Amino acid sequence: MGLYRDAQEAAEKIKEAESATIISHIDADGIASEAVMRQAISREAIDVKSVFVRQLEPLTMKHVPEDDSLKIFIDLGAGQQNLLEERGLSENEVIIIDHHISQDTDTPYFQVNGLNYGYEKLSAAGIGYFVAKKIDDSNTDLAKIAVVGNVGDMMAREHCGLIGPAREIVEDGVMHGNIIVKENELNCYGISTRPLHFCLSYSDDPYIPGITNNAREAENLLRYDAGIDIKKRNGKWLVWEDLNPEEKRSIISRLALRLYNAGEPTDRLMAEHYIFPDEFRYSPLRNASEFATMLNACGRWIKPKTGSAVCCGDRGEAYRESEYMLRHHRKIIREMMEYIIDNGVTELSHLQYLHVEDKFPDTIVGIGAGMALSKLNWRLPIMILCYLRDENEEGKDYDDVVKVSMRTNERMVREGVDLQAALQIASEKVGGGGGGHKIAAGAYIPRSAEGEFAENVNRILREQSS
Ligand SMILES: [Mn+2]
Repeated sequence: MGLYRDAQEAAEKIKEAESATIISHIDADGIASEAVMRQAISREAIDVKSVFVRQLEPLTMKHVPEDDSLKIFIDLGAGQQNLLEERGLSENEVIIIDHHISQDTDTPYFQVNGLNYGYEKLSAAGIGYFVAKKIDDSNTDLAKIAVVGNVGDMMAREHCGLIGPAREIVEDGVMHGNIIVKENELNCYGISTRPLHFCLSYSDDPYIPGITNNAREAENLLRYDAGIDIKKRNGKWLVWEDLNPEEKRSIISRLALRLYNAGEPTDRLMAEHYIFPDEFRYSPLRNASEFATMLNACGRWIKPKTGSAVCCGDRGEAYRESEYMLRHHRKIIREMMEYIIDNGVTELSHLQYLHVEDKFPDTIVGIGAGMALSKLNWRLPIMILCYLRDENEEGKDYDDVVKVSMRTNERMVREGVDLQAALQIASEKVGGGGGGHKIAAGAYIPRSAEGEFAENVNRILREQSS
């Protein structure tokens, strides 16, 4: 089969290399990808270094070392092959492991890309895992981190669980013993660490009338309808993982009833969760989606190597630092959300927007936008514009660039909203670039274009909904 054959070929090329450089992206999937590849390669006693970039573009290409190591581009590269060519990288010194749309260039760089075989729900960490497994059969312990990457890249969202090759990786982890699959669990985030009433009220897929964005109602449902005390005997908040099967069923059936009574479908109420039994209970690493948040926190605060060390098993200094990053991450996002609510957004017919200038780092505005949307008019996708701060650990890279982040929700996606398409079209028109998903997307545009940008995107969104 094509993908596995390509993975085999990549594995052979890697094993022949004397040294390798991994170039990866700073999000959860990028960090997980790097951790999978770095471990697989160093186990072969091949010298390996890593470089993280927030995007592969002309300005960040300088971080790719000019040496004779094999350059492994992962979670990026497919769409930037022209940059590799401009750098003068030859066909035999590059491997691309990616799940983004590929660009045609004269140099036929070798690529392992799930999209070439129609796998849309397989992230770079997943593809990297197949390469790692071809490097050595015994690398199945890395399945756990590959699952974190897949979940972090929202590969489980649409189908309420991983499917296809990504699901095969889950099975490898189950066989290895570091993944437990929980089928038919509630489709919500934070089952291992988040107080249950917040877990329910923060969850908006599906949007549960009366409960979503309403922690007090969620508390009432638990306490009075289901008869479940939200505090434990030790004074700590109850989390979903604390519940017994009967309590879970009781809550799920009450939520289902609310959806049913509102005439909403119940098909997204349940999802598959991936639990890591080798991590402590109540640890933010205990399940795939919370682990991914930890990695995102590290990446967004320019500490991807800390996240990577945690992926590779560091539960000492790197773990403590990543816990700090996570707390800091949540605090700043909360502050940003409050800033958006306090300052108010400008409403157009099909979107609402706010420019936060340089008050918040560009790496978190998307998340803050998503959280703020839960407190605003959910029918209008939210757009946040901001300036880039020069906080890259590799040095100053950006000037005169505006980062645009947009978020909407499942309901609006079902009604035809596609933020990825909207931002891509609007940003390319002004000489920028953008991409992402229907529900969440981002773009970079020149400062000179920021004036009319919201209006242009609004026009595209209006066309989508007509
Ligand atoms: Mn990715």
